[in-house]
Amino acid sequence: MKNCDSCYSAHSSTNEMYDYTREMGVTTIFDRWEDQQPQCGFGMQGICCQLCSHGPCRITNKADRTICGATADTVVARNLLRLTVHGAAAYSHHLEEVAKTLKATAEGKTPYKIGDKKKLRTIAEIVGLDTDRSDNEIALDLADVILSEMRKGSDDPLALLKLFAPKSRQDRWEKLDVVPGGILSEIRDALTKSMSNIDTDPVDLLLTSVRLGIATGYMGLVATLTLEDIMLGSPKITESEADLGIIDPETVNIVAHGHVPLVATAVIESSQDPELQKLAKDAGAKGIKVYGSMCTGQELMQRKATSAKEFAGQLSNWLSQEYYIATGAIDLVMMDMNCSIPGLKVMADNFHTELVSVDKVVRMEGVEDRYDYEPEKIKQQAKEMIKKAIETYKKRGDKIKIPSYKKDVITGFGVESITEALGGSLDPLLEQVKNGNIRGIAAVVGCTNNRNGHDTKGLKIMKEFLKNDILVISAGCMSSAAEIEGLTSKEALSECGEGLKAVCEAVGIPPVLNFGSCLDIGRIGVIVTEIASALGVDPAELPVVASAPEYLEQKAVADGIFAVSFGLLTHLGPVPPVTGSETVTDILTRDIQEMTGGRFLVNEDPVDAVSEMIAHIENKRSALGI
Ligand code: XCC
Repeated sequence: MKNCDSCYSAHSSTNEMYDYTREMGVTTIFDRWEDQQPQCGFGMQGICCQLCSHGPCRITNKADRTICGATADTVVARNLLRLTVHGAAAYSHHLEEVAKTLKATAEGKTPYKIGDKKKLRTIAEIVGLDTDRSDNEIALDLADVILSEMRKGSDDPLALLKLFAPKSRQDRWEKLDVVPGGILSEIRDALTKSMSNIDTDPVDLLLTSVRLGIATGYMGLVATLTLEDIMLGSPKITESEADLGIIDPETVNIVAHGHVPLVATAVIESSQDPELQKLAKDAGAKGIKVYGSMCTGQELMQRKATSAKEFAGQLSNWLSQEYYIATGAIDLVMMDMNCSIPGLKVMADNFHTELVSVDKVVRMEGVEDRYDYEPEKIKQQAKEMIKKAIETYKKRGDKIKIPSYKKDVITGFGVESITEALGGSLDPLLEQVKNGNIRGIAAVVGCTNNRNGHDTKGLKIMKEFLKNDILVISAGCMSSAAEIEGLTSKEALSECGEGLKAVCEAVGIPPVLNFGSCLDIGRIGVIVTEIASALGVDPAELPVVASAPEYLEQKAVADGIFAVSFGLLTHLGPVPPVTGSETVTDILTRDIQEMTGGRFLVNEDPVDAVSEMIAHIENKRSALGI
C-alpha cells in the first residue's frame, strides 16, 4: 500500500474513507492501482493482439507485423472496434430492458405508469403511430417499434435516425456509408469483422466503429432515454444532496448502483409501503432510505429527487464505490447493469452489507442473491429486497464512520425542463450565446479515472470552462464529481466569468447543468440538435464541444465516437489505446474532421485542453458571425 494520506481523490469524503480503509488493512482501488504500476506499454498503445493462439503478438521495433502479418494500424483499429462494440452491446441491453418494460407497463403488468403522456404522444406521432387511442395502446405499439428497430437487419437503415438526426448529419453519414441498421445486427457484424483475419483494413474498421457509434447514439442513448422519460417521467428541475455525508445512520439503507433505474424506482415506491415501514421500525430503524450511486443514482436524481422522500440523494461515482460500503451503514446494494467492481464484494465481506444482483447479466463471485429484473415480477422482487435489507440492518455492527461532507445540488436538467425554465423556448439561451455572455457550451461527461486522480482533471476542466464563460452540461460520473464539488449549486457562481454568472443569476440556475447519467449524453445530443435547428446550422458549426476527461470503459468509447460522428470536437483523457498506430491516431485526431466535422482532441493537460477547446469555440463563433 502506498504511504500517502489523502492524495488520491478530489473529494475530502473519499480521501477520508480511503485513509480509514488503510487503517483497517483493507485494500481498495487506489492500492490496487499502485500494485499494477508500471502498466504495459504495448497495451497502452493498443498494439497487443491476443485474438488467436499464435499470439499474443506485439508490434515492436523488431517486429512491425504480427505473426499473421497484421500491421499496427490493423491491430489498433480492431482493438478500438472491440471496445466500441462492447459499449454498444451494453447500451442495447439497457434499451431492451426498458422497451420490454414499457410493453409490460402498457399491458398493466408492472407497477410503473406512463409518466410523461405528452412525450409519449409526441414521439408516437413522429414515428407515425395512430395517436387517436389510449395511452397504453400507443405505448404498446411504440415499444414494438423500438424493439423491431433494434432487431432488424444491418442492411435496413435505422428509421429513427431519419426521424431524429439533423438532415445535414444524415447527408454526411450517407456519403460515408455509415448509416446503421438495427443495432443488434450491427453488433454482430462488428464482432464478426473484429475476429482475427476477417476485416484487416484499418480504415474500414474505424468506419465500422463510427457506424456503431451512430447506432449507439440513436438507439442506445436517445431511444432508451426517451422510453425512460415516457415511463418514469422527464427530468424536472429540482433540489437534492450529494456526497457520503447524506448517509443516515439511523435508517435501513439501500444503494441503487449501476445504470438502469427501473429496479430502484420500484424499490423507492415499495419502500413507502406502511407494512415495510413498520417492519423497519420494528427492527429499530427510523425508516428506509434509498441512495443513488453512479449513473443509476443520476437517473434518480433527475426524477425522484423531490417526488419521493425515501430517495436520499447521490452518494458518489465509480471510484468511490468501495468507500460507501466502508461507512458500515449500508445494508443492501442492488447492482444493476455495469460498473459494479469485484472490489465491492471484498469490502462488503468486512461488513454486514449484502450485495444483490438485479440484472441477469450481472454476476459476481460470492454474490448468490439474485433478483434478476423481470418487469412483471418487480413489485414482489422490490418488497423482498427491502425485507432483506431490513434483516441485514439488524446485523449492522457499531463500526460506523460517515464523513460529514455533503452538498446541496440543483438537478433535473434536460431540453424540456430548460425550455420551461426559460419561459417556453430556448431563445433566451441562444440570445445569451449570441450576445457573448455565454461564449459556448461544453458537455463534460463520462467516467472518472484514477489515472489522473479521482475527478481532479474533470473538475479542473469544468472550472476552466466556467471561468471563461462557457456553460457546462454534465453527465455520468462527471455529474457526481460536479455535485460533490458544489458546481451544480449556486455556490459555483463564484467560479464563473462575469457573463455566465449574470445569466445564471438571472435564470436561477447553477453554471453546471446536470443532465443525468452517461445514457443522458443522448439528452445532450437532443439539445444540440434543437439549438442547431433553431439556428439553421449543422451541429458541427456550433460553439459546442465535448470532453470525457476521465473516460474509463467501453460505453464511454461508443459515446465518444458518437460525439465525433455528430460533428463535435471531443476531448478525451486519458490517452486512448491508439497511439501505437500513427495512421489511426491521425485519422481520429485530424482526418476524420473532413468526414464528420468532429474530431478527437487528446491532451492530458486540463488547462491546455480547455484552451484548445476555447479556440475551437471562438472559431465557430466567428464563422457564425457572432
Ligand atoms: Fe461507469 Fe455510468 Fe462511466 Fe461512471 S460514467 S464509470 S460507465 S457509471 Ni457513464
